[in-house]
This record gives sequence, structure tokens and C-alpha cells, in this order.
Amino acid sequence: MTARILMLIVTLAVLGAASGANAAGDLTAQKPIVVTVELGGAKGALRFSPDSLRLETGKLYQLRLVNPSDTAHYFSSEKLAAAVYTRKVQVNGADGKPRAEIKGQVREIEVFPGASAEWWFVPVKTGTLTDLRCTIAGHTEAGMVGRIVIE
Ligand SMILES: [Cu+2]
Repeated sequence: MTARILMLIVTLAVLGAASGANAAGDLTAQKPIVVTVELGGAKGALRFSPDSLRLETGKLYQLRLVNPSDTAHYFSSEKLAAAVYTRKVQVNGADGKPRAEIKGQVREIEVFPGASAEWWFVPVKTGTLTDLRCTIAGHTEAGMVGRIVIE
């Protein structure tokens, strides 16, 4: 009798621990960590600034892609796209206010001169990604490349 009650208490304690006490909940509903990357410089430099990003799995990021230059640029990384869960992409007007939200998988974002976009995602896979580049002809060759480390 006593052993049965003890077993019941142990079982309930195990079930209690397994029923979500340690779960992180909805990872896309966290307060985002804002990371800003400039695509091209105001003086025409063909660079990402910064060109090296360090991210952590399980955290929500608001990756702000800002283009202060006078030509369009791409932020393209198939490996990043495969390593994150995308919550949305938000397109902003020249005044910085949201104009559109896009839901679903994203691989590449083109940002026009003076505009910005935000890629909201949660990294789900670790790795060192070296395929970040701008896919406009000549820009990768000129050094518009970057590296993303997900820990
Ligand atoms: Cu470019």
C-alpha cells in the first residue's frame, strides 16, 4: 500500500517535469535581438557592414538590412535560409514605417537604394556559413561577401 502510494507520487512528479516545466514555449514570440547590417556604403563601397555575424540558436532575431547606397544590393545566403525558422520579412518605406510583411521561407532579399527590410528569424541549426554574398554581377567578386556563425 505504502509502496503503491510512493510509486504514484514518483509517477506524478515525473509526469509533471515532462509536461512542459522546462519547455521554452513559442520561440517566435520573444523580444527580438536587433542586428543591423548595411548593404553597400554611402560612398559606394561594395561591402556588408558588419561582414561577420554571430547568432545563437533558439533566439529571435530582427535582422535589419539597410541600404544607404545608390544602387540595389542583395543579402543572399542559402545556408542561413536552411538554418533558421523564418517568422516574417518586413518591408519598410523610406520613412522606416512598415509597408508589407511576407511570411514563409526566404533565401535572398534585395534592398533598393535608401530602403530597408527586416528578416525576423530563429536560428535552429549551428554552423559556420560562408556563402553570404550580394548576387549582383561583380559585387561578390568585389568583396561583397560575409560570414555567419551560428552557435
Ligand atoms: Cu551588391
